[in-house]
Amino acid sequence: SHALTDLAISELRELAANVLRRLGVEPPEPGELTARTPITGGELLTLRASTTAEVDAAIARADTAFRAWRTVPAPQRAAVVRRLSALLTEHLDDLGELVTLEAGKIGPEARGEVQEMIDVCEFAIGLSRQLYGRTMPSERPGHRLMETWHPLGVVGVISAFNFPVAVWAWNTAIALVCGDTVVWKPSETTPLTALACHGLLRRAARDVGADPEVHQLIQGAAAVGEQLVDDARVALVSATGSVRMGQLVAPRVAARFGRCLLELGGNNAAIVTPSADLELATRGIVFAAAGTAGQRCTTLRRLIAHADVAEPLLDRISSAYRQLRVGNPLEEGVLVGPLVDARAYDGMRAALDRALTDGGEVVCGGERIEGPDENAFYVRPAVVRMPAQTAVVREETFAPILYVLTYHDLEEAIELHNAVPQGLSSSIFTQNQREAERFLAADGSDCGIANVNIGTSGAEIGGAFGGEKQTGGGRESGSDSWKAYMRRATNTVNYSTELPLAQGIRFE
Ligand code: UN1
Repeated sequence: SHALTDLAISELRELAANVLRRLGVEPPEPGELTARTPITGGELLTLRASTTAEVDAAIARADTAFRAWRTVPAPQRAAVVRRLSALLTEHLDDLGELVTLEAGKIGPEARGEVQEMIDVCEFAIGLSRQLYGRTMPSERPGHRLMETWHPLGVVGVISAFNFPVAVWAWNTAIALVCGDTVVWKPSETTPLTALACHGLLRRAARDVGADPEVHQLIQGAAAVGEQLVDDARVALVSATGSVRMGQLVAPRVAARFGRCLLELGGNNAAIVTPSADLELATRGIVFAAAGTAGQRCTTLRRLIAHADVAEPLLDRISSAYRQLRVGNPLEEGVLVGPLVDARAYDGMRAALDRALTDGGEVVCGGERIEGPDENAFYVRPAVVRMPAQTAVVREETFAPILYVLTYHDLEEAIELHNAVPQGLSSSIFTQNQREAERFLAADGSDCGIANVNIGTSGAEIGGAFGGEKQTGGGRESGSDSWKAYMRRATNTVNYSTELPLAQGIRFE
């Protein structure tokens, strides 16, 4: 392990080349796309972006593969996912290292992301025998009323840099057991992890005698994603990214009556009440706010603390923040890696400036730390006390800034909590059952995820993941999220010799 400033891009290039070799990824043909590492900001290698014709051909192959895949029994389809899960287990460290190199996540979080992939694979394998429809009592004698869930078609997956592998797996493992095929457009920031996942999945398919064409990878900038979004052969577009991206995607998919599953921005808050266990709350808050350098969609961005506990809570949080090691994410013991790029850093600076103009006071952090290169952006996570929930606080800045607001009664806290356009994740720290239940009630948190005594990030795959309002309304991963990946047929079967009409209609 080296000092941050001694890190050389040549070493990281070698590391990337070795890990790609271990993952069985052929060196890609050089091209106009650049794979960088935020660790130094330097270039790892270049690769070609998909052309319009290649995107078209990939969708066509996925569409053709779907015609056959939809007739393979779901438990058999699960064999691909089972094999993928085994390959991911075998290559957990390799893929984790690639995530660290390309997204800048610390090792434990990068490996955690791969674990999340394995978890969702296991979920999907079990699900393959539980794609249940309902049977309802028919109002007519001699009739059966039921529903059947059928494969939907080609699923276009658009994913973001910050969870370059787990979000792909949530979508792909579920889509495949549901009988869909996948065309994946990863973030152009993380093309290598995409090559690795694509390679592992195609290998899994071949290993179990399934058609590897069930998965297609297209790479490139926004135009590549737009082509996917506009193609009528793509039945579902599952897109993770910014609200702005969702605002572009949703109307275009709607215009062709395609389906959308959107996972957009969050502006997640935690309420800390006077009865909270402050030690536990501090640990939950610090992981959620500073973890992944504030670059999770579930990152804690707003702390709404009761006036009576704000001071002792902030003391604990700032002393924990001072101990956070910021640095090379490959190094053990480092807890905060780099921001992904210059734009992320500029966004953080601009937000901090606006917060100060609004009367905010920096409690701790916010400074840039010298890295190995001027293109590497390491910052100390910031805590900023705000006099009010001003415009900058209501926006999602994808960087480690925790805004702190205080409240006097819980109704006021819940109102502040919900007064942002986003609705992904939320939590309350309290030992008072009334307060906890009030937060979880219909007129409590308006988010898709509402937690008690844990932070806003780090959801398990077993639940449905997603949020309301500008977060986009989509649900992925566990529970019955699979329904978004299938089409429902309602079946009425008449096994009598009569033809009674519904609603008692007589037509004779
Ligand atoms: C994301 O940031 O896009 O709940 C997904 C979490 C992770 C997933 C985050 N399981 O923080």
